Amino acid sequence: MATSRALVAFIVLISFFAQIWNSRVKSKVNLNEIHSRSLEIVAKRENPHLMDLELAKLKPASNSYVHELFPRPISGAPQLENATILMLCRNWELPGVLKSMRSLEDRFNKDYHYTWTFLNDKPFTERFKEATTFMASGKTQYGLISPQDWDAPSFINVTKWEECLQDFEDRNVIYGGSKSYRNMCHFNSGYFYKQPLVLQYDYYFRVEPDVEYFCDFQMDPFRLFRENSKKYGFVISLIEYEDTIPTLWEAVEDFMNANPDMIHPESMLDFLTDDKPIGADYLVVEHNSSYNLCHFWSNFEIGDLNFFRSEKYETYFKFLSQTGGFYYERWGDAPVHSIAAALLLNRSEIHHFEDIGYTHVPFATCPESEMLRLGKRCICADSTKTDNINLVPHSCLPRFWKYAGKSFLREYYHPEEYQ
Ligand SMILES: Nc1nc2c(ncn2[C@@H]2O[C@H](COP(=O)(O)OP(=O)(O)OP(=O)(O)O)[C@@H](O)[C@H]2O)c(=O)[nH]1
Ligand SMILES: [Mg+2]
Repeated sequence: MATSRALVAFIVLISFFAQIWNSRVKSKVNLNEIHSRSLEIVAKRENPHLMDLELAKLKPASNSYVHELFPRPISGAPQLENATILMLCRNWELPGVLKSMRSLEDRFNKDYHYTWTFLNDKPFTERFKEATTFMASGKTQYGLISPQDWDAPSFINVTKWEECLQDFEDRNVIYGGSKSYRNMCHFNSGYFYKQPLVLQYDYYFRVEPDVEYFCDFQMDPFRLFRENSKKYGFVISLIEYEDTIPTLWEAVEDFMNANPDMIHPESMLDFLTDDKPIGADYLVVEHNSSYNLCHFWSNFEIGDLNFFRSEKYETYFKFLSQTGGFYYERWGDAPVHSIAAALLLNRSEIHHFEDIGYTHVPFATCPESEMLRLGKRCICADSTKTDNINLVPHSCLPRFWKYAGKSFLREYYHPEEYQ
Protein backbone atom coordinates (compact mmCIF):
# COMPACT_ATOMS: atom_id res chain seq x y z
CA MET A 1 0.00 0.00 0.00
CA ALA A 2 2.74 2.40 1.10
CA THR A 3 4.74 1.48 -2.00
CA SER A 4 1.89 2.23 -4.42
CA ARG A 5 1.20 5.58 -2.63
CA ALA A 6 4.86 6.47 -3.03
CA LEU A 7 4.66 5.47 -6.71
CA VAL A 8 1.62 7.74 -7.30
CA ALA A 9 3.37 10.62 -5.52
CA PHE A 10 6.45 10.00 -7.67
CA ILE A 11 4.39 10.06 -10.92
CA VAL A 12 2.57 13.26 -9.87
CA LEU A 13 5.90 14.86 -9.08
CA ILE A 14 7.42 13.83 -12.42
CA SER A 15 4.45 15.11 -14.44
CA PHE A 16 4.56 18.37 -12.48
CA PHE A 17 8.21 18.95 -13.41
CA ALA A 18 7.53 17.83 -16.99
CA GLN A 19 4.82 20.48 -17.29
CA ILE A 20 7.14 23.18 -16.01
CA TRP A 21 9.87 22.04 -18.40
CA ASN A 22 7.43 22.00 -21.36
CA SER A 23 6.14 25.47 -20.64
CA ARG A 24 9.72 26.73 -20.42
CA VAL A 25 10.62 25.22 -23.77
CA LYS A 26 7.44 26.59 -25.36
CA SER A 27 8.00 30.09 -24.06
CA LYS A 28 11.59 30.17 -25.26
CA VAL A 29 11.85 32.86 -27.94
CA ASN A 30 13.05 31.64 -31.28
CA LEU A 31 14.62 34.65 -32.97
CA ASN A 32 15.11 32.83 -36.26
CA GLU A 33 11.41 32.02 -36.39
CA ILE A 34 10.49 35.64 -35.71
CA HIS A 35 12.89 36.73 -38.39
CA SER A 36 11.47 34.36 -41.02
CA ARG A 37 7.95 35.47 -40.09
CA SER A 38 9.00 39.07 -40.74
CA LEU A 39 10.37 38.04 -44.11
CA GLU A 40 7.07 36.33 -44.98
CA ILE A 41 5.22 39.56 -44.16
CA VAL A 42 7.61 41.52 -46.33
CA ALA A 43 7.29 39.03 -49.19
CA LYS A 44 3.52 39.52 -49.11
CA ARG A 45 3.90 43.27 -49.33
CA GLU A 46 6.64 43.27 -51.90
CA ASN A 47 5.66 45.33 -54.87
CA PRO A 48 6.53 43.44 -58.08
CA HIS A 49 7.07 46.74 -59.84
CA LEU A 50 9.78 47.69 -57.36
CA MET A 51 11.34 44.25 -57.78
CA ASP A 52 11.61 44.77 -61.53
CA LEU A 53 13.31 48.06 -60.92
CA GLU A 54 15.63 46.34 -58.51
CA LEU A 55 16.56 43.69 -61.07
CA ALA A 56 17.18 46.37 -63.63
CA LYS A 57 19.44 48.05 -61.06
CA LEU A 58 17.60 51.31 -61.44
CA LYS A 59 17.75 53.82 -58.64
CA PRO A 60 14.86 56.19 -59.13
CA ALA A 61 13.36 58.17 -56.27
CA SER A 62 11.48 55.06 -55.16
CA ASN A 63 13.24 52.95 -52.57
CA SER A 64 14.26 50.09 -54.75
CA TYR A 65 16.65 48.66 -52.19
CA VAL A 66 14.07 47.31 -49.76
CA HIS A 67 15.04 43.65 -50.20
CA GLU A 68 18.25 44.20 -48.34
CA LEU A 69 16.45 45.07 -45.12
CA PHE A 70 15.60 42.91 -42.12
CA PRO A 71 19.09 41.86 -41.22
CA ARG A 72 19.28 39.53 -38.27
CA PRO A 73 20.84 40.54 -34.98
CA ILE A 74 24.43 41.57 -35.34
CA SER A 75 26.85 38.65 -35.20
CA GLY A 76 29.86 38.52 -32.90
CA ALA A 77 32.10 41.53 -32.58
CA PRO A 78 31.61 44.02 -35.39
CA GLN A 79 34.47 45.98 -36.88
CA LEU A 80 34.86 49.23 -34.92
CA GLU A 81 36.00 52.67 -35.96
CA ASN A 82 38.02 55.26 -34.05
CA ALA A 83 34.94 57.13 -32.90
CA THR A 84 33.04 58.40 -29.88
CA ILE A 85 29.52 59.47 -29.00
CA LEU A 86 29.76 63.04 -27.74
CA MET A 87 27.43 64.97 -25.47
CA LEU A 88 27.90 68.50 -24.11
CA CYS A 89 25.51 68.91 -21.20
CA ARG A 90 24.82 70.09 -17.67
CA ASN A 91 24.38 68.04 -14.50
CA TRP A 92 20.73 69.02 -14.12
CA GLU A 93 19.96 67.63 -17.58
CA LEU A 94 20.60 64.06 -16.33
CA PRO A 95 17.04 62.72 -16.93
CA GLY A 96 17.12 63.95 -20.53
CA VAL A 97 20.67 62.65 -20.95
CA LEU A 98 19.60 59.18 -19.80
CA LYS A 99 16.59 59.26 -22.10
CA SER A 100 18.79 60.03 -25.12
CA MET A 101 21.34 57.41 -24.08
CA ARG A 102 18.69 54.74 -23.61
CA SER A 103 17.31 55.42 -27.07
CA LEU A 104 20.68 55.43 -28.87
CA GLU A 105 21.90 52.37 -26.98
CA ASP A 106 18.75 50.42 -27.89
CA ARG A 107 18.76 51.44 -31.52
CA PHE A 108 22.49 51.39 -32.24
CA ASN A 109 25.21 51.29 -29.63
CA LYS A 110 24.21 48.08 -27.80
CA ASP A 111 25.71 46.26 -30.81
CA TYR A 112 28.91 48.33 -30.95
CA HIS A 113 29.68 49.72 -27.46
CA TYR A 114 31.30 52.94 -28.60
CA THR A 115 32.58 55.12 -25.75
CA TRP A 116 30.40 58.00 -24.56
CA THR A 117 32.29 61.26 -24.00
CA PHE A 118 30.59 63.89 -21.84
CA LEU A 119 31.76 67.50 -21.75
CA ASN A 120 30.75 70.25 -19.33
CA ASP A 121 31.96 73.72 -18.32
CA LYS A 122 31.32 72.66 -14.67
CA PRO A 123 32.56 69.40 -13.08
CA PHE A 124 30.17 66.49 -13.49
CA THR A 125 28.69 65.23 -10.23
CA GLU A 126 29.23 61.69 -8.97
CA ARG A 127 25.50 61.09 -9.39
CA PHE A 128 25.74 62.07 -13.09
CA LYS A 129 28.77 59.86 -13.66
CA GLU A 130 27.22 56.90 -11.89
CA ALA A 131 23.89 57.01 -13.75
CA THR A 132 25.45 57.51 -17.20
CA THR A 133 28.02 54.77 -16.57
CA PHE A 134 25.22 52.33 -15.78
CA MET A 135 23.26 53.36 -18.87
CA ALA A 136 26.18 53.02 -21.31
CA SER A 137 26.95 49.68 -22.95
CA GLY A 138 30.56 50.78 -23.45
CA LYS A 139 32.93 53.04 -21.55
CA THR A 140 32.16 56.58 -20.42
CA GLN A 141 34.53 59.52 -19.93
CA TYR A 142 34.00 63.00 -18.54
CA GLY A 143 35.78 66.17 -19.60
CA LEU A 144 35.88 69.57 -17.92
CA ILE A 145 36.06 72.45 -20.40
CA SER A 146 38.59 75.15 -19.50
CA PRO A 147 37.38 78.77 -19.08
CA GLN A 148 39.64 79.74 -22.03
CA ASP A 149 37.66 77.39 -24.29
CA TRP A 150 34.26 78.25 -22.82
CA ASP A 151 34.08 81.93 -21.82
CA ALA A 152 33.74 84.89 -24.17
CA PRO A 153 37.13 85.84 -25.68
CA SER A 154 38.89 88.84 -24.07
CA PHE A 155 38.39 91.03 -27.18
CA ILE A 156 34.62 91.06 -26.61
CA ASN A 157 33.58 94.50 -25.38
CA VAL A 158 31.50 93.75 -22.29
CA THR A 159 29.47 96.99 -22.35
CA LYS A 160 28.59 96.53 -26.01
CA TRP A 161 27.76 92.87 -25.33
CA GLU A 162 25.34 93.77 -22.50
CA GLU A 163 23.57 96.24 -24.78
CA CYS A 164 23.24 93.64 -27.51
CA LEU A 165 21.87 91.07 -25.06
CA GLN A 166 19.22 93.56 -23.91
CA ASP A 167 18.32 94.42 -27.49
CA PHE A 168 17.97 90.74 -28.48
CA GLU A 169 15.87 90.09 -25.38
CA ASP A 170 13.61 93.08 -26.10
CA ARG A 171 13.04 91.74 -29.61
CA ASN A 172 12.16 88.29 -28.23
CA VAL A 173 14.88 86.52 -30.21
CA ILE A 174 15.06 82.91 -29.06
CA TYR A 175 17.82 82.58 -26.36
CA GLY A 176 18.54 86.26 -27.26
CA GLY A 177 19.38 87.33 -23.70
CA SER A 178 21.45 84.28 -22.74
CA LYS A 179 25.21 84.53 -22.25
CA SER A 180 25.71 80.81 -21.64
CA TYR A 181 23.87 79.92 -24.87
CA ARG A 182 26.37 82.09 -26.76
CA ASN A 183 29.31 80.40 -24.99
CA MET A 184 27.81 77.06 -25.94
CA CYS A 185 27.44 78.00 -29.63
CA HIS A 186 30.98 79.45 -29.74
CA PHE A 187 32.35 76.31 -28.06
CA ASN A 188 30.44 73.99 -30.39
CA SER A 189 31.72 75.96 -33.36
CA GLY A 190 35.41 76.10 -32.54
CA TYR A 191 36.43 74.08 -29.49
CA PHE A 192 34.66 70.74 -29.10
CA TYR A 193 37.01 68.93 -31.49
CA LYS A 194 40.13 70.22 -29.65
CA GLN A 195 39.15 68.95 -26.20
CA PRO A 196 41.81 66.58 -24.76
CA LEU A 197 39.36 63.65 -24.52
CA VAL A 198 38.18 64.15 -28.10
CA LEU A 199 41.61 64.61 -29.73
CA GLN A 200 42.22 60.84 -29.90
CA TYR A 201 39.22 60.21 -32.19
CA ASP A 202 38.56 60.52 -35.91
CA TYR A 203 34.75 60.58 -35.78
CA TYR A 204 32.06 61.85 -33.41
CA PHE A 205 28.32 61.41 -33.10
CA ARG A 206 26.74 64.42 -31.41
CA VAL A 207 23.87 63.71 -29.03
CA GLU A 208 21.78 66.14 -26.98
CA PRO A 209 19.58 65.52 -23.94
CA ASP A 210 15.93 64.60 -24.60
CA VAL A 211 16.30 63.38 -28.17
CA GLU A 212 14.96 60.11 -29.52
CA TYR A 213 15.96 57.76 -32.34
CA PHE A 214 12.94 56.14 -33.95
CA CYS A 215 14.47 53.26 -35.94
CA ASP A 216 17.08 50.52 -35.59
CA PHE A 217 20.32 51.64 -37.20
CA GLN A 218 21.33 48.23 -38.62
CA MET A 219 24.65 49.75 -39.71
CA ASP A 220 27.58 51.61 -38.24
CA PRO A 221 27.46 55.23 -39.42
CA PHE A 222 31.16 55.70 -38.54
CA ARG A 223 32.14 52.83 -40.83
CA LEU A 224 29.89 54.23 -43.52
CA PHE A 225 31.73 57.53 -43.16
CA ARG A 226 35.22 56.05 -43.42
CA GLU A 227 34.48 53.69 -46.28
CA ASN A 228 32.71 56.35 -48.31
CA SER A 229 34.92 59.34 -47.41
CA LYS A 230 32.05 61.21 -45.77
CA LYS A 231 32.89 64.15 -43.52
CA TYR A 232 29.61 65.65 -42.31
CA GLY A 233 26.26 63.95 -41.74
CA PHE A 234 22.80 65.23 -40.83
CA VAL A 235 19.17 64.16 -40.64
CA ILE A 236 17.23 67.46 -40.66
CA SER A 237 17.89 70.56 -42.74
CA LEU A 238 15.77 73.68 -42.37
CA ILE A 239 15.91 77.47 -42.45
CA GLU A 240 17.53 79.52 -39.67
CA TYR A 241 15.96 82.45 -37.77
CA GLU A 242 17.53 85.40 -39.56
CA ASP A 243 17.30 87.58 -36.42
CA THR A 244 20.03 85.49 -34.81
CA ILE A 245 22.56 85.98 -37.64
CA PRO A 246 22.05 89.46 -39.20
CA THR A 247 25.69 89.82 -40.34
CA LEU A 248 26.88 86.19 -40.52
CA TRP A 249 26.71 85.99 -44.29
CA GLU A 250 28.59 89.29 -44.66
CA ALA A 251 31.39 87.76 -42.57
CA VAL A 252 31.30 84.57 -44.67
CA GLU A 253 31.59 86.61 -47.87
CA ASP A 254 34.59 88.45 -46.41
CA PHE A 255 36.11 85.06 -45.54
CA MET A 256 35.52 83.78 -49.09
CA ASN A 257 37.09 86.91 -50.61
CA ALA A 258 40.11 86.65 -48.31
CA ASN A 259 40.56 82.89 -48.85
CA PRO A 260 39.26 81.98 -52.30
CA ASP A 261 41.54 78.92 -52.45
CA MET A 262 39.84 77.39 -49.43
CA ILE A 263 36.48 77.05 -51.15
CA HIS A 264 36.24 73.53 -52.55
CA PRO A 265 35.90 73.44 -56.36
CA GLU A 266 33.00 71.00 -55.88
CA SER A 267 31.49 72.98 -52.98
CA MET A 268 27.75 73.24 -52.36
CA LEU A 269 27.62 77.05 -52.35
CA ASP A 270 24.52 76.79 -54.52
CA PHE A 271 22.70 74.92 -51.70
CA LEU A 272 23.25 78.02 -49.52
CA THR A 273 22.41 80.69 -52.06
CA ASP A 274 19.83 79.34 -54.49
CA ASP A 275 16.31 80.33 -53.45
CA LYS A 276 14.37 79.34 -56.52
CA PRO A 277 11.27 77.27 -55.80
CA ILE A 278 11.71 73.50 -55.73
CA GLY A 279 8.55 71.69 -56.79
CA ALA A 280 5.20 72.91 -55.62
CA ASP A 281 6.50 73.87 -52.17
CA TYR A 282 9.29 76.36 -51.73
CA LEU A 283 10.88 78.58 -49.13
CA VAL A 284 8.59 81.46 -48.40
CA VAL A 285 10.84 83.17 -45.88
CA GLU A 286 12.28 86.56 -46.82
CA HIS A 287 16.01 87.01 -46.29
CA ASN A 288 18.21 90.08 -46.48
CA SER A 289 21.43 88.63 -47.86
CA SER A 290 22.16 86.13 -50.59
CA TYR A 291 22.20 83.38 -47.93
CA ASN A 292 18.91 81.48 -48.19
CA LEU A 293 19.14 80.51 -44.46
CA CYS A 294 19.35 76.76 -45.17
CA HIS A 295 21.37 74.85 -42.59
CA PHE A 296 21.79 71.39 -41.11
CA TRP A 297 20.23 71.02 -37.66
CA SER A 298 23.32 70.37 -35.57
CA ASN A 299 21.76 68.77 -32.49
CA PHE A 300 22.19 65.58 -34.58
CA GLU A 301 25.59 65.42 -36.20
CA ILE A 302 27.97 62.72 -37.28
CA GLY A 303 31.26 64.11 -38.45
CA ASP A 304 34.90 63.66 -39.24
CA LEU A 305 36.86 65.46 -36.51
CA ASN A 306 39.84 65.85 -38.85
CA PHE A 307 37.72 68.14 -41.02
CA PHE A 308 37.13 70.44 -38.04
CA ARG A 309 40.81 70.26 -37.10
CA SER A 310 41.87 71.13 -40.67
CA GLU A 311 43.61 74.43 -41.45
CA LYS A 312 40.66 75.43 -43.64
CA TYR A 313 38.07 75.05 -40.89
CA GLU A 314 40.31 76.63 -38.24
CA THR A 315 40.91 79.68 -40.47
CA TYR A 316 37.17 79.93 -41.13
CA PHE A 317 36.27 79.68 -37.43
CA LYS A 318 38.88 82.23 -36.32
CA PHE A 319 37.73 84.60 -39.07
CA LEU A 320 34.14 84.43 -37.84
CA SER A 321 35.02 84.49 -34.15
CA GLN A 322 37.12 87.67 -34.33
CA THR A 323 34.13 89.60 -35.73
CA GLY A 324 32.41 89.15 -32.33
CA GLY A 325 29.22 87.97 -34.07
CA PHE A 326 28.84 84.94 -31.80
CA TYR A 327 28.41 87.38 -28.90
CA TYR A 328 27.04 90.69 -30.26
CA GLU A 329 24.54 88.70 -32.31
CA ARG A 330 23.63 85.10 -31.51
CA TRP A 331 25.24 82.98 -34.20
CA GLY A 332 24.37 79.31 -33.79
CA ASP A 333 26.82 76.48 -34.32
CA ALA A 334 24.30 74.97 -36.75
CA PRO A 335 24.60 77.61 -39.51
CA VAL A 336 28.34 77.97 -38.75
CA HIS A 337 29.00 74.22 -39.23
CA SER A 338 26.63 73.99 -42.18
CA ILE A 339 28.17 76.87 -44.10
CA ALA A 340 31.63 75.42 -43.44
CA ALA A 341 30.61 71.98 -44.70
CA ALA A 342 28.89 73.43 -47.77
CA LEU A 343 31.85 75.67 -48.71
CA LEU A 344 34.95 73.75 -47.64
CA LEU A 345 33.96 70.17 -48.49
CA ASN A 346 33.24 68.38 -51.72
CA ARG A 347 29.45 68.09 -51.88
CA SER A 348 29.84 64.31 -52.05
CA GLU A 349 31.36 64.40 -48.54
CA ILE A 350 28.11 65.59 -46.95
CA HIS A 351 25.69 62.82 -46.08
CA HIS A 352 21.98 62.79 -45.40
CA PHE A 353 20.98 59.79 -43.25
CA GLU A 354 17.63 59.13 -44.85
CA ASP A 355 17.20 55.94 -42.82
CA ILE A 356 17.54 57.37 -39.30
CA GLY A 357 14.30 58.46 -37.60
CA TYR A 358 14.98 61.19 -35.02
CA THR A 359 13.41 63.92 -32.97
CA HIS A 360 14.60 66.91 -30.98
CA VAL A 361 11.64 69.08 -30.04
CA PRO A 362 10.00 70.68 -32.01
CA PHE A 363 10.93 68.76 -35.19
CA ALA A 364 11.08 65.12 -36.22
CA THR A 365 12.15 63.13 -39.23
CA CYS A 366 11.26 59.62 -40.30
CA PRO A 367 12.28 57.48 -43.29
CA GLU A 368 9.85 58.04 -46.16
CA SER A 369 9.85 54.42 -47.28
CA GLU A 370 7.27 52.22 -45.58
CA MET A 371 9.41 49.13 -46.09
CA LEU A 372 12.32 50.87 -44.45
CA ARG A 373 10.15 51.86 -41.49
CA LEU A 374 8.98 48.26 -41.10
CA GLY A 375 12.40 46.72 -41.52
CA LYS A 376 14.05 49.08 -39.06
CA ARG A 377 11.15 48.78 -36.60
CA CYS A 378 10.58 52.54 -36.69
CA ILE A 379 8.07 54.13 -34.35
CA CYS A 380 7.30 57.11 -36.57
CA ALA A 381 5.46 57.76 -39.82
CA ASP A 382 6.17 59.36 -43.19
CA SER A 383 5.70 63.04 -44.01
CA THR A 384 2.11 62.61 -45.21
CA LYS A 385 0.93 61.63 -41.72
CA THR A 386 2.93 63.31 -38.96
CA ASP A 387 5.11 66.17 -37.82
CA ASN A 388 7.83 64.73 -40.09
CA ILE A 389 9.70 67.79 -41.40
CA ASN A 390 11.32 66.20 -44.49
CA LEU A 391 9.07 67.72 -47.13
CA VAL A 392 7.44 70.78 -45.53
CA PRO A 393 8.10 74.19 -47.14
CA HIS A 394 10.66 75.27 -44.50
CA SER A 395 12.66 72.06 -44.92
CA CYS A 396 15.83 72.39 -46.99
CA LEU A 397 16.07 68.65 -47.69
CA PRO A 398 14.62 68.81 -51.23
CA ARG A 399 17.15 71.56 -51.98
CA PHE A 400 19.94 69.34 -50.59
CA TRP A 401 18.80 66.47 -52.82
CA LYS A 402 18.84 68.84 -55.76
CA TYR A 403 22.46 69.83 -55.20
CA ALA A 404 24.01 66.76 -53.59
CA GLY A 405 21.89 63.91 -54.93
CA LYS A 406 20.24 61.13 -52.97
CA SER A 407 22.06 58.16 -51.45
CA PHE A 408 20.79 54.64 -50.99
CA LEU A 409 21.03 52.39 -47.99
CA ARG A 410 22.14 49.29 -49.87
CA GLU A 411 25.33 51.08 -50.77
CA TYR A 412 26.31 51.01 -47.09
CA TYR A 413 24.80 47.88 -45.60
CA HIS A 414 27.24 45.11 -44.60
CA PRO A 415 25.30 41.81 -44.66
CA GLU A 416 28.30 39.81 -43.40
CA GLU A 417 27.97 41.57 -40.04
CA TYR A 418 24.65 39.86 -39.43
CA GLN A 419 24.01 36.21 -38.50
N1 LIG B 1 27.77 72.22 -20.09
C1 LIG B 1 26.89 73.03 -20.67
N2 LIG B 1 26.15 72.55 -21.69
C2 LIG B 1 25.25 73.38 -22.28
C3 LIG B 1 25.05 74.72 -21.84
N3 LIG B 1 24.06 75.27 -22.60
C4 LIG B 1 23.70 74.31 -23.46
N4 LIG B 1 24.38 73.17 -23.28
C5 LIG B 1 24.29 71.93 -24.05
O1 LIG B 1 24.48 72.27 -25.41
C6 LIG B 1 23.57 71.60 -26.25
C7 LIG B 1 22.66 72.61 -26.93
O2 LIG B 1 21.93 73.34 -25.97
P1 LIG B 1 20.34 73.38 -25.94
O3 LIG B 1 19.91 74.10 -24.71
O4 LIG B 1 19.81 71.99 -26.15
O5 LIG B 1 20.04 74.27 -27.20
P2 LIG B 1 18.97 74.07 -28.35
O6 LIG B 1 19.01 72.65 -28.80
O7 LIG B 1 19.22 75.13 -29.35
O8 LIG B 1 17.62 74.43 -27.65
P3 LIG B 1 16.59 73.53 -26.83
O9 LIG B 1 17.07 72.10 -26.85
O10 LIG B 1 15.33 73.74 -27.54
O11 LIG B 1 16.65 74.11 -25.44
C8 LIG B 1 22.82 70.63 -25.35
O12 LIG B 1 23.49 69.39 -25.41
C9 LIG B 1 22.93 71.24 -23.97
O13 LIG B 1 22.91 70.25 -22.99
C10 LIG B 1 25.83 75.19 -20.73
O14 LIG B 1 25.75 76.33 -20.28
N5 LIG B 1 26.74 74.30 -20.20
MG1 LIG C 1 18.77 70.99 -27.62
